[in-house]
Amino acid sequence: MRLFISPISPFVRKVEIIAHLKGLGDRLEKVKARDVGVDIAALNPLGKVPTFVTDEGEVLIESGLICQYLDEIGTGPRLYGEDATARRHILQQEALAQGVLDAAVACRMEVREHGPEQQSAAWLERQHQKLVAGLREIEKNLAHLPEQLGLLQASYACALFFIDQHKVYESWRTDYPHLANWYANLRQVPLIAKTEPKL
Ligand SMILES: N[C@@H](CCC(=O)N[C@@H](CS)C(=O)NCC(=O)O)C(=O)O
Repeated sequence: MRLFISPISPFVRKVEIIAHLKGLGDRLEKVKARDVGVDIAALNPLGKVPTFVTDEGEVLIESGLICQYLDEIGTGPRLYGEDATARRHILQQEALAQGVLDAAVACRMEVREHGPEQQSAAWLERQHQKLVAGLREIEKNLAHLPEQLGLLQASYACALFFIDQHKVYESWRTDYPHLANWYANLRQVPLIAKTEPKL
């Protein structure tokens, strides 16, 4: 199994966490997408990481889809639920975390790609509102999370690390102290700590 990566991508990190949780961490051959001779666009027309190639040569794009595949072939409890209702609930929560991360990435790109005069304050505010509302919902849902590290904890950890890394919502800990406390504990879990990108 080959995983095309960028070492700092939050989407790649999520896939790596899930691969380890499913007992597949050692089977992943990681290839840096930016390495000389690597043509990721030949595999994935979107040219994005993570891009994944199964042992049978099937190409999978999109972090959530790759995680679902790893969940199917790996060992241990099913991360996407045992029945259709549980699965739908987890997919919905995963979509929420993905939406938060997408908004954080959008803020980051707006600031990185445009000088202060070119930045759209309205666009940034719109993304910020998604962060505010998304984290509020995630905090509300914490009570329903299982104890054991799973897909949603991994998704939240990757989003929150990115938010901190790029300072896209600096007051989130003040706004959501319960989430902040929960995340501080999650960061102590060895797999979460080990996969944090080195800044
Ligand atoms: N929705 C995708 C997002 C992947 C994504 O945006 N990856 C970024 C790196 S963090 C990327 O490859 N960007 C390069 C580009 O857009 O050309 C997923 O969840 O896998």
